[in-house]
Amino acid sequence: MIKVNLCGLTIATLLWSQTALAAPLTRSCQAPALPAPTGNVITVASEPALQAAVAAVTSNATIVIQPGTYNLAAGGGTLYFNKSVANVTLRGATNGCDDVILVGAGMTNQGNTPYGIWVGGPTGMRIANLTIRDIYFHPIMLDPNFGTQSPHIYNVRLINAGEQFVKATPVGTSSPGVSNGIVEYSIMEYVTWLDPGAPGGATYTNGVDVHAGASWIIRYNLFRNIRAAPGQGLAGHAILMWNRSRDTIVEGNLFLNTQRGIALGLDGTRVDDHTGGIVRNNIFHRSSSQSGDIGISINNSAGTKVLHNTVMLSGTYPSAIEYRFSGTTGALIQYNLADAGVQQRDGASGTVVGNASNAQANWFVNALLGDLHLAATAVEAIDRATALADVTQDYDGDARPIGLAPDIGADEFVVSSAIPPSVPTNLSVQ
Ligand SMILES: [Ca+2]
Ligand SMILES: [Ca+2]
Repeated sequence: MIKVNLCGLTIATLLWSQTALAAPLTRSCQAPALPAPTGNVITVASEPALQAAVAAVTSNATIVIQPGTYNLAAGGGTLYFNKSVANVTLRGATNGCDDVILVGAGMTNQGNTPYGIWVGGPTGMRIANLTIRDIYFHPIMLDPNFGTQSPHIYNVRLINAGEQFVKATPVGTSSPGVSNGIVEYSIMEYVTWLDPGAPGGATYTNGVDVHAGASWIIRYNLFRNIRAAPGQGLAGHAILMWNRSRDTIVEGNLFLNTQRGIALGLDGTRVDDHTGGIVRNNIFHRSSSQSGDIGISINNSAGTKVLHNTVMLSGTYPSAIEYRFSGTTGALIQYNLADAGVQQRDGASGTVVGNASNAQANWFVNALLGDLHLAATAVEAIDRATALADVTQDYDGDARPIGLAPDIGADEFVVSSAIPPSVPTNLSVQ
């Protein structure tokens, strides 16, 4: 509460909203609304109607699911999109991700829901505005063997996957796989952790796992609790792009208490396990009580850039970022902010410059909650970078720089005192 004197009257103003200055923790499940569907729109409000719409789908159709819980396991099971159709959309009727919920039989019970949605045939398929939970293998399975390319996953929440949450398999054992995928504004999470009785064992999971895929964009998502049960080892990376994938963009994602973060490339025996790509403006936070491994790793990936990420491991692993194996050449690792260092391993080469590895929890708005937006105390990060052509925005989508120069790490600090408060509109006369 403050008081101002205006026009000779003593006026008490209600607080103007300070929260208007605070950036949201994440943009996941807060996606901009999609345009209203046009053309061939099929609206369904029951599980049998949903199954029938999927089975009869044609190109350019939009299946709109009315709010509600759809128990696939008690009905027709996995939604199989297995026709060679183009530009199909499956979406919830609202702009939220929690109003339409598709439910499987659980992480340890296959039943008739080995997958939530199986996409093997469609190109340009969009899945939006819904939740899929409790699935034995993959909530979303993308299979290029039947022609699928260019999937778009938008504003969805995936909960409790027995293996990878979003899986794009290769064609046979070689390239190419599914390319030009976009995964954005979505959440992938375990309520607690991967069930040790899951089909692939106690650690076999990832958030997004793409084999042999080119030009994927993975942005503005939240990966939470991607982890094995205590004492069961370590879960896989929340984002894993490998098996000759290339040119992946990973940006603006939030990782909370995942055991591994991002891997571009993985296989130490395949020198071109990944190529190119940029990892920028991501925020990774793991609490001291959560076991885990690396935040960001580049493995046998040539010409890959890791720029302006914030990684806080709270003492759980000695390195925040690693670049590894002889196929990793020309790496550029610049302006990352972390509480641990950058580690070269196994013959990798590249340029490491301008990173800060001494970040303290009190440099951030609320590190305990994983809010790693910069606080005014982050004087060793604020305005300490120079402009990079590859990084024109920050984690929140704000244009860089704010202030004198770009800040090290994912967030660009806003000097709130420099923003004059707007004239209060909710005045009351005392
Ligand atoms: Ca700045
Ligand atoms: Ca910001």
